[in-house]
Amino acid sequence: MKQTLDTGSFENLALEGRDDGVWIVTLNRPSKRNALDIATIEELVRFFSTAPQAGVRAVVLAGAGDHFCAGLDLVEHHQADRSPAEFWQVCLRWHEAFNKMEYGGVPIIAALQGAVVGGGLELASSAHIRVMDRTAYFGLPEGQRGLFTGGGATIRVTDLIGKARTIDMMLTGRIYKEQEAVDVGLAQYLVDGSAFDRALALAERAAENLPLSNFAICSAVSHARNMSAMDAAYAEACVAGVVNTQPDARARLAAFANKSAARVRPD
Ligand code: 1HE
Repeated sequence: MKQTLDTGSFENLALEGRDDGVWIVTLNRPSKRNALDIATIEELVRFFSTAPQAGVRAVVLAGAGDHFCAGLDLVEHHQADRSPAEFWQVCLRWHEAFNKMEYGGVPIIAALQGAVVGGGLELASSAHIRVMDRTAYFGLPEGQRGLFTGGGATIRVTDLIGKARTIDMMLTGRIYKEQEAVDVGLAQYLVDGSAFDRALALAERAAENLPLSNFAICSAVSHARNMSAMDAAYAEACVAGVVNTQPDARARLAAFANKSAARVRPD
């Protein structure tokens, strides 16, 4: 069942796996502002389909250069002159990639700088934590381009910031940046220095958790959102039944019981 990641077979993503199980996944087309062409989407599908069974304990998702991601590759889209059915299929591949991220059970921390726009925001919204630096800004410019979001913004951006703000961004091209972006929920951390450094520190911290706990956190919360409250409560109890009785947790519980484990205190 164990799978391996052949890092050499990826071209649009730069991959670095570390000994602690933290992987750094970098969109690596900075000359195109990391626009998402179909090849990049396929590499995201491949990486995030394999990661849960390849010992990946946490991911930092980054973009090379000054911008995280400029969204759909508009030039490829223009040149391909796609039919409605063809673009429908393109969107399904985007959803495949982003669902693998959100529901795959591996914590993903996005490190954001510069443009996080259109499909770039849809990609970032599929991560579990977003860290932005002072240059990062968020937008949904599809409306101005004669397009519509196709990579899950109607679901995930709405989840983050609500319906009214999402529609405002779509209709008017409103940009969020700095503290306001955190206040509305687009990012959880705003840092003065490097978003990457903070994202890496968060990933290292998450990677210390037991993988089964992280699997539950990074899949069950999202699945619960798709259920009725009654079903979500039932599913939560079921997941907790599995996670909270895992043999690997016994040492951690023993450490609490014998007072050698850290206490939960603010500082
Ligand atoms: C691109 C793309 C792209 C840059 N597709 N090639 N997304 C947008 O509407 C954002 C479009 N991009 C921009 O507004 C700007 O490029 C940025 C603000 C992100 C960066 O500006 P700047 O001045 O640093 O770069 P640039 O000069 O605009 O672009 C540099 C190169 O990147 C240039 O290529 P070159 O070969 O002429 O050098 C650009 O063509 C290329 N580039 N952005 C293709 N997006 C599933 S539906 C999702 C719907 C959407 O995501 S709509 C897309 C919204």
